[in-house]
Amino acid sequence: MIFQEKYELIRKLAREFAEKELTNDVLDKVEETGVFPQEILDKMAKAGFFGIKLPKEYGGQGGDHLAYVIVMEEIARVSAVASLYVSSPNSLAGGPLLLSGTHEQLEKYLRPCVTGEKVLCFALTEPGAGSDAGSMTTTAVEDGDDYILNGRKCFITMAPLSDYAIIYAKTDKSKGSRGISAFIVHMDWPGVSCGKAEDKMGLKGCATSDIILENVRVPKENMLGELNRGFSNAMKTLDVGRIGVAAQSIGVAQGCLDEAIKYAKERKQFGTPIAKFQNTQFTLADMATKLTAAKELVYQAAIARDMGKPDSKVASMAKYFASEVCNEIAAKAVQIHGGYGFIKEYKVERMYRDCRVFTIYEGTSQIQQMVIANALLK
Ligand code: COS
Repeated sequence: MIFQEKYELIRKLAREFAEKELTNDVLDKVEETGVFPQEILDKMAKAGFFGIKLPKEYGGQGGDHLAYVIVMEEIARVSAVASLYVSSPNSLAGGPLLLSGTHEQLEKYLRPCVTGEKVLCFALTEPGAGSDAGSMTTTAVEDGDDYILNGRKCFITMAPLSDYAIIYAKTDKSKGSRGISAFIVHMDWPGVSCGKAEDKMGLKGCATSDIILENVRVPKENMLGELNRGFSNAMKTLDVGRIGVAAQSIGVAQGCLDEAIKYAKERKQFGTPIAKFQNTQFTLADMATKLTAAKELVYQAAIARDMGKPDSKVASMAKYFASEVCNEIAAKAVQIHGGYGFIKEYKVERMYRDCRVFTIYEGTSQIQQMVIANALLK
């Protein structure tokens, strides 16, 4: 795709930031410690990355979805975990607020996440309710001016790092997904705790855990949006979130392709760089072609939203195709590296692990296929 100059500038800014700040030394330390450096998060906030597509009124940059995708892509090209910190306020955590929050709620909860002072997480999934999100069992029972929340959320990205969480809970158990409401919960309120941080395959440096809710008293003013309309809020949030995962996917895939090309030119076997072998050339050609196709789909999904025509089907297609292609490209990049691809000294080892979750989180590939097929057959 040919971009207008303003998008090329955004890409340049994000790429320069990623290459300057997310050095091998920094990323190796993140892998080792599981902690992402606060000073880089501060710089990301200062660069405006946490509010790329959020309204200026709440401290954001007022950019569009295409600008957001480009920033995500460039950051993920160097570090997938760094891109998670960009997506959270812009999309999965900030999204529910932006969709349904009152002006007061946006001021109080969204603005500090855009500036990087506070962290918010999105808590939908439960141990027994993953793909079937509507079958959640967390409850919110009215009690005077409050709701009392009980239940357990799991696999919540950034939960241990968060100040607030958007919690989805059943306010009417008889209505299935039509009886779910959303609440803004402070993580330091009595009855809220986190499980142990999960020891994940990849995306080290961004803690994920359960959130346990035991008789948590939440003031009614902290309900987000209308009573029993929480599921729709979550689904609409995921429509945007899936474009973000698709952007991460094309970013990581580009990073893998870049590394594979570099290595193929350097590595000599049988007296010649392996890039001279037709087998390597065909593999690289296949990777680049599929990546270009994935990019077009991801940009199309973003542009559809920017043109006021949000399309769940296209968002799911972008997420499905880009995340599957990314996994294929990462596997091929490791293969081109041979034994070196299997050791941590080479970037593709981390990228291969990091992208494995892209076909899983924010809806598995199979859920994306369901959304696409439902749209085709309705
Ligand atoms: N936008 C707005 N509303 C939506 C929507 C969307 N994309 N998708 C569904 N809804 C609404 C429906 O319109 C319906 O609303 P009404 O009550 O007004 O009719 C309601 O939500 C229920 O829809 P549906 O019956 O299709 O829901 P299902 O329980 O069958 O679930 C899937 C649909 C499977 C698509 C959904 O559960 C899903 O996306 N699951 C995956 C969850 C996920 O991605 N988890 C990852 C968590 S973040 S890491």
